[in-house]
Amino acid sequence: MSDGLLRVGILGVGRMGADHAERIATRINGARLVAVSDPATERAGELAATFAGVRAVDDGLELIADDEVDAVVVASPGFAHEEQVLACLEAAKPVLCEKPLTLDSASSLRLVEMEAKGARPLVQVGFMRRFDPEYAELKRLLDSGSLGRTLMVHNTHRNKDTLPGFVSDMIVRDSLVHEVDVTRWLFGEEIAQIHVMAPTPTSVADEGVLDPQIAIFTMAGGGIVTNEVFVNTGIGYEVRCEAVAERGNATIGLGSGPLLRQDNSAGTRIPEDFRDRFATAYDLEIQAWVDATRRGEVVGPTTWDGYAAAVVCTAGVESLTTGRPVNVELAPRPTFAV
Ligand code: ISE
Repeated sequence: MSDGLLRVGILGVGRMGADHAERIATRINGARLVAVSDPATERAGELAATFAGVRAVDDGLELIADDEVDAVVVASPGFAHEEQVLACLEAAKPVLCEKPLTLDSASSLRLVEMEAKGARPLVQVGFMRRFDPEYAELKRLLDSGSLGRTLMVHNTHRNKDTLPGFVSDMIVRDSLVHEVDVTRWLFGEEIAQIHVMAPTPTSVADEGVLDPQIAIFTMAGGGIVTNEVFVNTGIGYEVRCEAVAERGNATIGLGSGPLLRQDNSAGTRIPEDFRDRFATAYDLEIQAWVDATRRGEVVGPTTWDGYAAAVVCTAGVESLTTGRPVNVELAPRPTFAV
């Protein structure tokens, strides 16, 4: 760290990478954006040029090795995560890896095992919902015990639309993965079984894409979680969560902007997408990462959480394909060598 600020490099300048670049360059305390990299080198160059003192580096692995980069945000597509996170671990550089950690359980486990060979944890996984003030409040409420034991959770996750090529299993691995993580976190226990079903798809989805989907999780402690994921609603970004406990229930994500009455109707604004709905969560997540990294620590979701989510999603894709519920089995959790 030169001037005491954490010098951050970002891999991937798509929607999320560009959003994080702007966040780190303009709003996050204690950090300085110094470099960005993307196989789309022109795009990386253009993004770098919008901020003072930010370089575009053509090769992502070069960015990781760069002496002027203290810590890395991996915001590239999921298929690139394993190699990039591995390179960060080998260079002993702290990394915030966007979700999903990787696209399948075997590669996620390799990262868990590799990290555990080091002196200390280095990876935070970007499950940003844990930093959302509403989710955090719900977690506090359930943990307080005032509602008794949590019996069921009902999740709704809707996107206005998707990028081209967002096929059926991406709805599990890239979208439902948020519900997988948040459910494990809210219950404080693992998902034991997953069953994913799909009604006749919306005609708005691309040919062959099973959208929407319904996933049912059975928790290790016997709780049941229902999830609707619908990624081509054409409406906006809607994420709701209702936890039903023995002595009450609590719902978040109802939207709380001004109630606008105009032209014979009344309503509130629906966010456009996740960057809009979870802007505060992303700010808090990146600030927590920067603060922890400067202290030499890691907070928030771990590689183990990323691995557990990948196992559930791999089982979810199997369930979607076979039509049957699939049991979830995790490998033994490695402990740090030193
Ligand atoms: C996207 O990658 C996200 O992480 C969003 O939160 C989710 O709603 C969307 O479906 C994903 O594609």
